[in-house]
Amino acid sequence: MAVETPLKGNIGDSIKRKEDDRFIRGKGNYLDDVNLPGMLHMAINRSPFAHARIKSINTAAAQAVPGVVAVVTGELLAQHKLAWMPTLSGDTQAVLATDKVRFQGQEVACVIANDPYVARDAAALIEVDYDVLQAVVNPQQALKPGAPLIRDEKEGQKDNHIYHWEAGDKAKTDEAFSKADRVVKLDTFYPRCHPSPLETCGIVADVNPATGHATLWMTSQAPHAHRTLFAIVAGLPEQNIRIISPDIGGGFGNKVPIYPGYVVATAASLLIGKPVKWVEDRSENLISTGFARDYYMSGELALRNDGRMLGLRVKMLSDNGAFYADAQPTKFRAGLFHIVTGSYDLPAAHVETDGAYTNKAPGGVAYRCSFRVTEASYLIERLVESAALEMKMDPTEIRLKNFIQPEQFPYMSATGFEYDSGNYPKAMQVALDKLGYKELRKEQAEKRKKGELMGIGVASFTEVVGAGPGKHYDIAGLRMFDSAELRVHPTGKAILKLGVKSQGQGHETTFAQIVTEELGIPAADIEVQEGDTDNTPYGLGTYASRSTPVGGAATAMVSRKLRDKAKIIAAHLLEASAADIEFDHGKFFVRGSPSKSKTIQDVAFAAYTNLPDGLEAGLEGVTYYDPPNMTYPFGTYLVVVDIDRGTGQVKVRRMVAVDDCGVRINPMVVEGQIHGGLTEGFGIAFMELITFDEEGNCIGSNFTDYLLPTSWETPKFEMGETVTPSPHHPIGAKGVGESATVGSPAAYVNAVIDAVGHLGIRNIDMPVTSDKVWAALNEKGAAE
Ligand code: MCN
Ligand code: CUN
Repeated sequence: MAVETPLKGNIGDSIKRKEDDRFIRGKGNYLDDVNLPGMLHMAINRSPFAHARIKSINTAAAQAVPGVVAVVTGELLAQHKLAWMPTLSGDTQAVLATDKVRFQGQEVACVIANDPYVARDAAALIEVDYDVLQAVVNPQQALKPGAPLIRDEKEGQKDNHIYHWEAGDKAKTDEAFSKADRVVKLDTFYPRCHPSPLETCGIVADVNPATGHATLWMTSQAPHAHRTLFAIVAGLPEQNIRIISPDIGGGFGNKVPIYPGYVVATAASLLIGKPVKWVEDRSENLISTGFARDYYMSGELALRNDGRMLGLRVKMLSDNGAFYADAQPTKFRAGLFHIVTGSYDLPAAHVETDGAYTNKAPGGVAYRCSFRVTEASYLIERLVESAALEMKMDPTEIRLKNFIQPEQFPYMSATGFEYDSGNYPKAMQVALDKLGYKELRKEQAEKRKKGELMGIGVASFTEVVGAGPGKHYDIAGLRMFDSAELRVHPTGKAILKLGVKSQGQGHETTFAQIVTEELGIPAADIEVQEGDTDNTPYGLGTYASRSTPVGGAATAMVSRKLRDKAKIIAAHLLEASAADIEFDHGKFFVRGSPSKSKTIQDVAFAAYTNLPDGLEAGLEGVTYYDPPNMTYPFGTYLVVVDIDRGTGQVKVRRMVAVDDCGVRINPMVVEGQIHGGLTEGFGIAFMELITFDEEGNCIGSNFTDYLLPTSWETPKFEMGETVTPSPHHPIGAKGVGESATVGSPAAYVNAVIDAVGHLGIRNIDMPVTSDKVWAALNEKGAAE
């Protein structure tokens, strides 16, 4: 019987995820698992109104509850200059409301007690006298003259407008439109949805009154950046702050912002001198933490009669809620919305974006999206679908006709982004073959004759992930590089420390694999550590699928640094010159004689025991990597749906997803990322919605109103791949963590429109629920 040799964990090996061992045994260490002696608990009193002036706050009843240690109000924080805090996009946000409440669920006061349930009960006893004001619940309403001013506390703020941003060339675009045979237009809305990680947000703040050291266990996707902001906001010396991000039960962007609860718990621990824990419940997470999208988009495509695209015009309006709190590079106020030209060789484009304040929770960019790429990708893919429909072209044909061609890379887009690499026709072909596209089109034609509704949706998305370079991208001024520190111990085992922070993406496995590939140490012998600011090098954290493009590149580079030193030691051991030493998968040998070799383990031992004269001991190093560009993963997604004319129910019959994220480090992990993203895209397309009534009451504040897909609803996915390496990444990898959430919603919706387009239905906004589909059919006299 053949004995299987276990995989060493090189790049391309689908080794099992190391971290899952502790997760599936229930031995993870999540925020709520952190319990300290003498720890107190915090609960938040939140506003029931979307917009109201606070007349008075009476805390007496809460204070009188046995077990209550303190009640914190905005007034108390104001005495310490902590009632307001800066947001990641340079705005300010109330920590606890002092003047007005500006969204339902806003933080008003906090109770600190010796028991979490006592804290909750007491928080409910805080009496707040409100003067209710008119609420503004959408950005169109917010920008009307005479609309109630939401941010009246901001000096110089006379209306609810936040920013206007343009990209591309207006004159050139206008010219392209004037020459076009036809213009196709689409107005669409990408509704507010929520990342909804399984674990909600929380903190255990422990400020030692004797030393002034603050240890903060926090659900943070970016612990280093958060520490710097804490130091600046609270005026604490940065070396006295240690942020530890323990195991995280999903982030999806929701754990990028700094929330008021973190700040109050830290302030309370500082004032009381005891550790304070705060953990949100599900509704608190849904109503008050970083949401996603809420974007109104209007796109126009100028075309020639043969289907060639000449220009793109986009206007969009973003609902940012009461505080502008997107994590946003300062140079791109509307995020990377201007990647909106997608996979197409568009000679001209002009994009205009505006943002408005409303009486809704702040947030706006989180949820598997590199700063608005999701909305951009959705718009262009829906717009191309509309064009195909109006011009009676096959949706694959119009795409093939306009794709940026493989030989055009590196490609400069009309809005100024340099795409690193791609082969769009190939990814599409692999997807079409896998699906059996032609046969299905025939089936569709047959069905249509019988009055049955079947649709095939196409989306050929390109996205952009991996921020920096630091000269173009920053968060709150902090340049977007990232880091890796590698220590190889005498026995040849290693510890890799990173500036990024996994929330479930499998970093402990995949980053070890990069070291395995570069140095030959088996992945099982490499411990990956993240998320502790005292013990990992500075980095900007994990979002925008930047860990592999930036942190992964840093890992490869630090490994190579160590390899260079290892060659000098190997030369010493082999009594040769370092220039003659070759390295192959963990073995060092003199060029031409591979039989006499030293392993990386031999070299590691010698690094501490037997060094050439003059060489420093040890085998360790650190690299801070500032990428020359972002990476541009892409793919083609195909969806087949059947629609019931009696109920409007949409059934996803098949979903084929072909992704290209360059070189795959661990194909199994990559597939897991894509599965998750396709599921989220399905939820966004068909189920998830957070909406608000006229008074600003949030509808969608729990999982019976806000519908996440379970295994019952989720379709089966058929996956394929192409590999187009990133030319500037040391191992050719691009990020993949967001691709499927970015690319799939348009494929699902396009499938629905493909099924009903012949009836004259051009658009149904997400979530495409059966009642909306039925109503659209009914309007055209096609419902049963
Ligand atoms: N990977 C790989 N080969 C590649 C690219 C990636 O093997 N060519 C692996 C990576 O090494 C890593 C995983 O795939 O283990 C995702 O890598 P990457 O694309 O670099 O993304 P990040 O690690 O930076 O994760 C961020 C991304 C984002 S922005 C969101 S939002 C999101 C996502 O990842 N949140 C997630 N996926 C998630 N998955 C889980 N389980 N939980 C979340 O909160
Ligand atoms: Cu925009 S969600 Mo992910 O980039 O953390």
